[in-house]
Amino acid sequence: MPHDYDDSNIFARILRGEIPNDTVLETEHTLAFRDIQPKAPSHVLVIPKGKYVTFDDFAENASPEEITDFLRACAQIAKAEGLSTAEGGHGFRAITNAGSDGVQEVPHFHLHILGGRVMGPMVL
Ligand code: DGP
Repeated sequence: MPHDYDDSNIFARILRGEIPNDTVLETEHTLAFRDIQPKAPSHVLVIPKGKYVTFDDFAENASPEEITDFLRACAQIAKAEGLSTAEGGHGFRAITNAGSDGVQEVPHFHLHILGGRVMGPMVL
């Protein structure tokens, strides 16, 4: 069953410039901005500009260019935030919530990049 995309979701509104955001990085296919309710000293949300609802929607339906652009943007952000272990940083956590069991609040695919503190075990 295809994913129904809701054009009124908050990230769609951010992409249309209707709501301000604290942009960290913008590329051809990707936008990254700071989470409004940060759970760590660095908490960046990375979203594709295309209309994908969940991680699996993105992975199945986005073009190779969009996927590469997205992943490279994530790596660039980790580096710029000083989190990349390749650059002497202490690492980070990257998570995505999908659907109701994943407790996804905003129905536009997004990856959370969290770092700047020890994240602790994955306690749910
Ligand atoms: P999730 O539960 O994975 O769907 O997380 C949605 C995240 O989006 C949550 O951490 C809060 C954040 N968020 C919600 N509304 C806004 C907003 O208007 N601006 C920004 N920057 N973040 C938002």
